[in-house]
Amino acid sequence: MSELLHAVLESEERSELRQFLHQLRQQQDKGYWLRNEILIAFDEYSNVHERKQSGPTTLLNKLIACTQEMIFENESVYFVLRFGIASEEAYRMSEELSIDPVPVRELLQLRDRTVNRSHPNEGDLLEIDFQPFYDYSPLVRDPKNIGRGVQFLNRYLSSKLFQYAQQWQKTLFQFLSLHRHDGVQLLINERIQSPQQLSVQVKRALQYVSNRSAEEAFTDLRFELQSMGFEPGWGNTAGRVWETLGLLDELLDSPDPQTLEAFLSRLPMIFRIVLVSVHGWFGQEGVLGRPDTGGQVVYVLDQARNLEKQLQEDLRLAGLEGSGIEPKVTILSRLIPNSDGTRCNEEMEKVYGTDNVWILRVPFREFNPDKTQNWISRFEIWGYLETYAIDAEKALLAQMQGRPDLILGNYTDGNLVAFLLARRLKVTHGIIAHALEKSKYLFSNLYWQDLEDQYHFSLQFTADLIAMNAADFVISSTYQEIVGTPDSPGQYESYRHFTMPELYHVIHGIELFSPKFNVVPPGVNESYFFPYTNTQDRLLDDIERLTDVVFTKDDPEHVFGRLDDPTKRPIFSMARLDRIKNLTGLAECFGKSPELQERCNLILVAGKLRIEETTDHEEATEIEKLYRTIDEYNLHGKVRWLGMRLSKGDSAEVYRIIADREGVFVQPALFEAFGLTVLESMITGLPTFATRFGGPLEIIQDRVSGFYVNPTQPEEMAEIILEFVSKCDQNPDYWNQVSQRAIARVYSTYTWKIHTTRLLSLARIYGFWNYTTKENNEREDMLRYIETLFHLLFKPRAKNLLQKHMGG
Ligand code: UDP
Ligand code: LCN
Repeated sequence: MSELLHAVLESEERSELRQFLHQLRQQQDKGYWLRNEILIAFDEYSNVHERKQSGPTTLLNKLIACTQEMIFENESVYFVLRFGIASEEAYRMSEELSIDPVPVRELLQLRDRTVNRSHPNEGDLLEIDFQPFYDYSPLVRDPKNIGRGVQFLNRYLSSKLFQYAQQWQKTLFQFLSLHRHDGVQLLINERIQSPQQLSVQVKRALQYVSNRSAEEAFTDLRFELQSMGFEPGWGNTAGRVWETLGLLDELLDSPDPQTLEAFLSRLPMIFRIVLVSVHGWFGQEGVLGRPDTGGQVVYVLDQARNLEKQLQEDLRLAGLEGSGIEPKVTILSRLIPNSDGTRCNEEMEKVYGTDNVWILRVPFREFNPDKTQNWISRFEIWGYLETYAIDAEKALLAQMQGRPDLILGNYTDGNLVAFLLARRLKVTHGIIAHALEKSKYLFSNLYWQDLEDQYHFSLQFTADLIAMNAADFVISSTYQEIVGTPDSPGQYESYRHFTMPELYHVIHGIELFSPKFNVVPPGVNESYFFPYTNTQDRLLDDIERLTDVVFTKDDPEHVFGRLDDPTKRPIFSMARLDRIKNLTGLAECFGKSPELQERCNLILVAGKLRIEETTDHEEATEIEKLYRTIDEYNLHGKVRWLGMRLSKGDSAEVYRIIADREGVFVQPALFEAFGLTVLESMITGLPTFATRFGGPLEIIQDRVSGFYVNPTQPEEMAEIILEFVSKCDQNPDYWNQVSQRAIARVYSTYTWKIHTTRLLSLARIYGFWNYTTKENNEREDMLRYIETLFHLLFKPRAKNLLQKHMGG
């Protein structure tokens, strides 16, 4: 990358670069420039100097376009350059314009100096470096394959089976012999004693099964197959058994990735799953919209239901229906004694519409009842997690009547508990970030000390590092969650190297090219969220009741604002009142556009109306700000703010009644990790305008199935919505076209069926990989390192926080 810097310096643009840097340097109070600021400053510079705006074609433009950061120190300027996905490098340019690469260690030291937090004694600061542990593990090469770990792994494992056939066939044979559930032997029995014998017996069994009719039930073949060494689990019919044995035969003979994937995906390995989601209010009713309680709860509940369905289907196809084996999915969450009208104080809650999905709630130990009896913010719960994991293990084993086969963590706290559980129980372990806070709060690591009292990021980021490295696999909702876009780093990428001044330097925090990363997006609950045109599934009573609530009903207790003209096209948004959700920014955008106000109303569904009702700092601030914005732009008569928690059925119907009036949905978050509301609004058929920062960038195809907006540019955002509204006025079919494309996009790409099939298939493949690496003890050294970080870094800080909680 330094070539680009050299090329600019050797070109005619050298003096322009110099001038531009000089101009930035003049701003005495500012030594640290971020991408957005650099672009704005360069635009201004170009205008003032009447630079030809020839797009990214000139060398200097190219350089500026890939500059993520500029840091001025003394006479030098440091460039952090990003040339594409997952490729970032830093260079120092001296006063004489010489260029030197800057290693990570130095870059982190430099960043510390910019905030006057450099460590006085060189060498005293802890350096965290996971790189050596990944040196011997297989790595994806091409950045475009990041997030497709399982495909890579299949290629890797099948090539091992091919190259080292003897050794790997033995491993596969041992792996298959292990399968039993509650004392019932599955797949192969002691009649088959070696891989060679397995190969022979598979051919015999194939011969036998091929002479039976494909539909014949497994039970009819059972005894004959048993005498050859095969137990249940190969299929429910002769046809299915033949296929599965055929895959194994091929695998033993001439392994290839597709066969390996198809074979492992069929194995009955997973019966009991634990989903860990500790913080917040985890329940089925009356919880959404509270601080910390949003999409993650929706995601985990839907995932649990669909996992059970898929496991039941897999069990049926494996021929295990009626064998007494029942799949079990348990959601492990926190029990909150003072449950504010929710069921979060109940230890067990059955998930509606399922056979064996339960929410199991385990309380935090009672350290200080003022805290532990109540809801605790996700930023505050670190001190409770270790003892929680110990108690949860006992509760889980009792409730599941056995060890789980798979543990999936959710968010930093759940991921940490999942790590502790998986380590003790020796179970395959996946994690799901939902949102990594590091990307949400600008400079959250650099200024961690200033933010510590409120956010405790030192604990959160340490826990993230522990969980993401310990996990066997990582499920992410989008590709850019891992590695971002060519212009901006991904959420996981931001953990690659960073400084926590005076605490530690992360030299290599996560290996983005590891096959552990897999993009498996969530879906929407299609029994609630469906197109507004499915009139047969809608209830007239609900439509009338909610139309009144949304547009007209006088209910000062729960609704703020009366619409002057309720028939105007509605602009709708629904979110928790977090700063990052930026509903206040949407109100500002609406306020700044008289044309938009002329043609539309703004409808907001946002938890609460009064600060007295909240104990959450951000929520209180946002409530105040929303009132201020409404007053400032005098939006009275044009805005309705519903401060209520809608049931899922009601919120789904609200999207639809907005669609009945050809309204739109806006998701204006400053950053959105994924954005389930975006899926919900799109499947309903609402043209959706969503933030270009985060997941929606991947969900929506701009101007096809929705629109991107930049929440930091309220005027521009208003213009984009206005342009759409004008187009709809000119072309009566335009709204419908976008609406149809939004619906199609969700059905083709974001369904729970796709999600769970993929997830279970990859859990089996990672289970096999885990087995093979465990056999060779390959990951133990990293796990030991992780444990050391947990004990020496995380625990003492968590204890301190707990002591603070004990004090008040
Ligand atoms: N939601 C709700 N009521 C509210 C706010 C949100 O029911 O007042 C639901 C919304 O329908 C969606 C989820 O909460 O299912 C929010 O998920 P999303 O991924 O959009 O954001 P998160 O809150 O997780 O950051
Ligand atoms: C958390 C978030 O912030 C959202 O962006 C996601 O959609 C949600 O979790 C579910 O993963």
